[in-house]
Amino acid sequence: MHRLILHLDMDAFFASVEELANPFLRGKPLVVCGDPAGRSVVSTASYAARPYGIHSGMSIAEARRRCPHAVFWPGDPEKYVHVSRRILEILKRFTSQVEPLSIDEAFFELTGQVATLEQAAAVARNMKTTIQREVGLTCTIGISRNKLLAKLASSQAKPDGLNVLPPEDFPARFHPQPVTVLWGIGEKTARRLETLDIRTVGELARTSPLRMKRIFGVFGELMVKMAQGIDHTPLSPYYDGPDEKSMGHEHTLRRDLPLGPELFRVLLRLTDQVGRRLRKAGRKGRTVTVKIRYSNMRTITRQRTFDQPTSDENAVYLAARTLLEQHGGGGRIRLVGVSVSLLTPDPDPPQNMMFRNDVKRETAIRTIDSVRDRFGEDAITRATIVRN
Ligand code: TTP
Ligand code: MG
Repeated sequence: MHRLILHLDMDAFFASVEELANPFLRGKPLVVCGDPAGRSVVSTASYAARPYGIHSGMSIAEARRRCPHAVFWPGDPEKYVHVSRRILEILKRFTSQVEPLSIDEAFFELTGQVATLEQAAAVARNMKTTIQREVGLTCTIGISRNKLLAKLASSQAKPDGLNVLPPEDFPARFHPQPVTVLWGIGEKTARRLETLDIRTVGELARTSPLRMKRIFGVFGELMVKMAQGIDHTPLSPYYDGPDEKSMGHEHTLRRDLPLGPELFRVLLRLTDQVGRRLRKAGRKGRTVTVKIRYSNMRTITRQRTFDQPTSDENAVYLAARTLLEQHGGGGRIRLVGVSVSLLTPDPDPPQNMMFRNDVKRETAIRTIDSVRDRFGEDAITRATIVRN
């Protein structure tokens, strides 16, 4: 399989946007945070501030200790969302196969559009110059044959980089590195791996997946696969606006709820309704979209696309719940919605045994997928891109 995947990540995003809006900040050690006088944490630090060891998530007090002369600047989320949208609009000119991952990050699939890594690199260069010219910001792009490798490639070329990683170069370039370079392996997992004498990516790649599965569950197996550079996760492209060819339900809650069992029960009811509607209409769908509106009216949608269309509410619920768990942690929620799109006629009656077994199997596969996604998400707690 010769896919072509790009991963783009804006450089010191919030800080760069502030430097653009306030030129006197340029080149200074800049720390963007919530309330500089309060107890908030660092959102991001400019590259001039990073040599002092300041990073996202650090307390402001600690950042001040490390660099007293840094400029501490209150963040302006609206502005970043606006810039993020502009960038996304630019990127969509290059391919419709865009999967935004966070406010400043996206995957692209160029499979079928160009043939070689070099050609993909040319597209990436063009993206970089266009963003620079039209928005005035730099980014870093990694190019490879799957999402995992593309993301690894970009992470090692920051800032303002362009990094092509042919899969055959992965062992030489990554096996000597510590396991923490891998997507989702944080300090805690690294410490556990160390007790098993596994410190480098290469050591992890040579470990028996079964042994790791016994110790870490599905995570264990996934970690070994990652260390071997293997990843088959498909792109989940984003689609624009309301889709007439979708079936969905949404519900405004009587009172705003945090992420938790009560909200999941509402979700279950909504997915039941969607499933019933699909079956009644004799249709199946491939994409499940979850809509979340927070108390402050901030609204996001998140979606996941199955390999095969389904009309089974269990599968829809599972996907919707995973999306909600991954992306619904931004505050109390006032509205939740679920829809299924990319609809096709259902060729076989839904109630036969074969179908149920298929769903079971598909569900199992997707659980692994969603675990992988969550595994990655855990390591990167970040703002999410806002789409209404
Ligand atoms: P990142 O892409 O992780 O960081 P960055 O763009 O600032 O720097 P880099 O060049 O290393 O990519 O996150 C994007 C933005 O998301 C970041 O500018 C601020 C915000 N953010 C937070 O608010 N909190 C966090 O913990 C992280 C990681 C990011
Ligand atoms: Mg970034």
